[in-house]
Amino acid sequence: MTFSIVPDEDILEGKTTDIYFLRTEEVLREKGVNPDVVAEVTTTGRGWSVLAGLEDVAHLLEGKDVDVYAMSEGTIFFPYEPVLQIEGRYLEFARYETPLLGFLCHESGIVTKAARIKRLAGDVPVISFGTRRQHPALAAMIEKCAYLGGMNGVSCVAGAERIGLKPTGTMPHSLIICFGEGKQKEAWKAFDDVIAEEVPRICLCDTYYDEKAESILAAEALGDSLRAVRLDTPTTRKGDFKGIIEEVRWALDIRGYKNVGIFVSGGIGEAEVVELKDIVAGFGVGTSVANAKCIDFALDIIEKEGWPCAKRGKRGGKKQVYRSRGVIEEGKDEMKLAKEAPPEDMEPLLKPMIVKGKIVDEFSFSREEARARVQEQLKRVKL
Ligand code: PCP
Repeated sequence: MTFSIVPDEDILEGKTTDIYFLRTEEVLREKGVNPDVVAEVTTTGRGWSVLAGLEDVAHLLEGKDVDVYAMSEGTIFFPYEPVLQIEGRYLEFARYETPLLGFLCHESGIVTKAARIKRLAGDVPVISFGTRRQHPALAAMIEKCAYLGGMNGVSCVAGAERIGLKPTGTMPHSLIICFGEGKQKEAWKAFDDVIAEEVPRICLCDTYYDEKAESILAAEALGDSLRAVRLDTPTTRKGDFKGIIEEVRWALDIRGYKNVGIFVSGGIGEAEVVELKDIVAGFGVGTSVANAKCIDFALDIIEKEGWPCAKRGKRGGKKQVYRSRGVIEEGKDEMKLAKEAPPEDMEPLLKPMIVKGKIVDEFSFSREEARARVQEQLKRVKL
């Protein structure tokens, strides 16, 4: 294996499972036990999250003799609401619990964090800078999820390609350092001279001198072609980052550079977005999204041979979740047994994704649709 990753075929074979599932298969097979079950994926905790990873789950289970119902990619959901249901003989999917949860936990975690940050940023652009914080084999997944959550661009070339975007970026400290201290203007001019003109001129202004001094130098060096300065102030120097940004803004404005934006990166999370969104032109966000806490989904059998069952802490019976068209709020959705009559004027969220092992044509994995779904729901969710 190159780069210590697992090839697709091992995932599809169920080799990335936990050993106790293979042992369970051995015991159930030996004893002739293989009940017809319904299993549901839910999470506990509080507050809203965004569902993602369904396309990978669909390809994992495609061809198995199961039916799968799921909420659409990009749906906001709440604790205890089933986001996915699998129906079939337990041995048909037992070993796939581990990879299935892996896809949903990891991808939903990144999309949820990206959505939280983008909602706070409002119209201020947020660019995903975080693939450097994770194993490179995950780059495309990370950037897909960051974009799905509403981020406006991604810096990773392979990730952008997979999404069908042009990658977005500025310049690293290494470019400035290669020209050397005192040669920052030469480095910025070289960038302006060499790089295709459609690439925005955003100069990194914190390598050797303080942010204000370098921002003034960059504006003098590039003049009207300068779109923005990037401040990536290291934590050892950050102090009052908002104060530094306001000082740079003042210094640029009084010199006639009111059109030069201030783009910030380095340790940007929800709190920094709230504090800085009114005075910056954009954010580069890495760790807080790429390394987002996963959503702790669990898969539980909740029906066996048509009868409700559940372990302690879980709710038995195959369910449906209904949502009204208005405000999305925890406790407002209606969760009922799937066999009960649906409530009036509410939409069922769980829809067929796989029928007898075949992915349902109507089930859409369109990234743009899912991204639009996230943004539409964020306007309705009561926080
Ligand atoms: C980092 C680089 C990343 C930013 C910060 C993400 O700065 O610019 O894109 O930071 P975060 O993960 O804390 O959100 P450096 O490490 O100084 O890298 P470079 O010189 O390449 O900008």
